[in-house]
Amino acid sequence: MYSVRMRSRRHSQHHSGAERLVPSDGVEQVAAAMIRRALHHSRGQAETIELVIDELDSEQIEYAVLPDVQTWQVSDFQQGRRAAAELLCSLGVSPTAVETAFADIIRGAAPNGGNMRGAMLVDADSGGRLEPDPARGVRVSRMDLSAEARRELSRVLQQQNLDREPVREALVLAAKVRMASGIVAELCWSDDPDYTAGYVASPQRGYVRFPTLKPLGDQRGGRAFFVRVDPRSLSVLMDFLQQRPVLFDRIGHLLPPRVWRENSS
Ligand code: PML
Ligand code: MG
Repeated sequence: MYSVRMRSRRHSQHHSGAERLVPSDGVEQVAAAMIRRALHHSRGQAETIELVIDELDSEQIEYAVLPDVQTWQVSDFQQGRRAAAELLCSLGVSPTAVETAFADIIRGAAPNGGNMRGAMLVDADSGGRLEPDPARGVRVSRMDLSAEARRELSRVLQQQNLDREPVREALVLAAKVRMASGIVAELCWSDDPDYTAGYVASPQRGYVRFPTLKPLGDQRGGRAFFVRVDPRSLSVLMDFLQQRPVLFDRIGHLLPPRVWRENSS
């Protein structure tokens, strides 16, 4: 197995990225598809593309199951944000931490006001930012679906018209994040101007998606990982997210969508 990773930049800012784990005979095709993505992106054409290909020790690979998926329907992005905030609080994230994370993603969480390349780490109680490099954040790496799980996931997501790359990719990333010890929940919405969806993922409630968490055309987006860890264990958490290869070979359930109502969850 090889880990194939791409990240691209445009105007000195993060532009796009992708992560796959593939057998050696799939490396060329996957690498070409990543380059194509960076050159034909809704954020414009990449100026710099970095591709890193590493052989993995197959004994290091952990096999795991994807979370359940449910869409909570909301009427607009403001209601989506209220629903996501309420869910995060019910998962044990403090209101202060929720507010900080929303404000940071809305404003552009990197110090220059741009999007971060990776995720911010937010203390689930104090709301303090914990990632060592606030421009880079934590880039979750080395995770993918097995070929069979990929086919099965596509078949199941089709039932709700969700079999799209952003959904599959975000689900795989969130699935790895929730496995890390110390993670309470994750909040994400897309940085693609034409993709407004986002989600809250957690060990307890799986992957809850909201069709809209931002206005159409907005370039801002990103991820916050809410954590509750001993500061000395932070490097273990980051090491797992960035280094440990995880292959999802089983999928979870696709639950029927629910309509979210104010003060109902
Ligand atoms: C992204 O594309 O950057 C993240 C997408 C998050 C939402 C995916 C979904 O529709 O479930
Ligand atoms: Mg994106």
